[in-house]
Amino acid sequence: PMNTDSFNYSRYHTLSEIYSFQDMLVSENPNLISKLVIGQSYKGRPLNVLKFSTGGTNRRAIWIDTGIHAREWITQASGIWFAKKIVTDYGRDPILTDILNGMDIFLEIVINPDGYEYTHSTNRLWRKNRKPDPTSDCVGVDLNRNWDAGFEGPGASSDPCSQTYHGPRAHSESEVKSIVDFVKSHGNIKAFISIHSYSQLLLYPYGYTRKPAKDQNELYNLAKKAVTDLTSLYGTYYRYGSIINTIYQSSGGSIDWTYEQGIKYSYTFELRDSGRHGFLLPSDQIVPTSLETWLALTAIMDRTLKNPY
Ligand code: PAY
Ligand code: ZN
Repeated sequence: PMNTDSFNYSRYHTLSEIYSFQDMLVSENPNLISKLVIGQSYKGRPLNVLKFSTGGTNRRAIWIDTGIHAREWITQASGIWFAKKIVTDYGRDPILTDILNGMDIFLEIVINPDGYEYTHSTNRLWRKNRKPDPTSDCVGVDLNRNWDAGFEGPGASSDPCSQTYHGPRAHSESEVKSIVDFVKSHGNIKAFISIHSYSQLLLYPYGYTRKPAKDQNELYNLAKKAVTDLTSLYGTYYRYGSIINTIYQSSGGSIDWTYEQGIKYSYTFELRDSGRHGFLLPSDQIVPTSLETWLALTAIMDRTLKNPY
């Protein structure tokens, strides 16, 4: 396609198709979007972040990422749809218009480009990045175990061959370190939403410890509101709660780190489905999944706008 109107939102796309989608969307909407390159993957691919902004300097901001785990294809596909949705709704939908008149949105659609490419070329179910381990024949660090929050604790593996290998040290992976540096230097990110699949869950900190988050009541109530909105569209059933109580203990995860940096509205989604297709979600579910998820994202963004802290 030569423009983002003729792009097929009901199909899964390769990395190069996603890169060209991003460039088309930016060139079609130069007053609303810019592309930031926050770093490079292990193999040297750009780590692109779309910045949606209507002005101001260093406004309060929402961060959304998809694709930290390569095989979770519904997430990158939804990220593409969210990007198009934002430009379509700005100036038309009053809630999104208010959100973007007060805050910026940063969207990183492919956190893990090397892994994503590998799921197309070689192994559809690859999860980690593609950095070789010097001490073994194994490849890849789990980018959702590499953050400096309970790093190396229970719920991550020190075995480089494991699917949940945490890496040699916290923030050792450039795909993680690039976001860490961005979040710290920005300094005004107020919501951080990291999107995975599958299991149909909306999760908040903590994953590495049973200690309740100090904002647990508010995080719970907002999750309940967001899930109610999501479910209202097609009846998709979601559970919600802290990571450790709802799915399992996991250490070194992104939203535990962002929460400890003071980003109160730190959430992880696990999108469709609940296991029938798992990571191999049929592509005719991309648009319905994106639509329902957007309702929950809107609830979180709207609360972030209206409850400044
Ligand atoms: O932060 O969401 C979190 C922690 C839990 C996820 C993780 O292990 O990183 C849950 C899994 C994921 O999305 O990566 C769930 C999926 C189904 C899996 O691979 O087990
Ligand atoms: Zn995941």
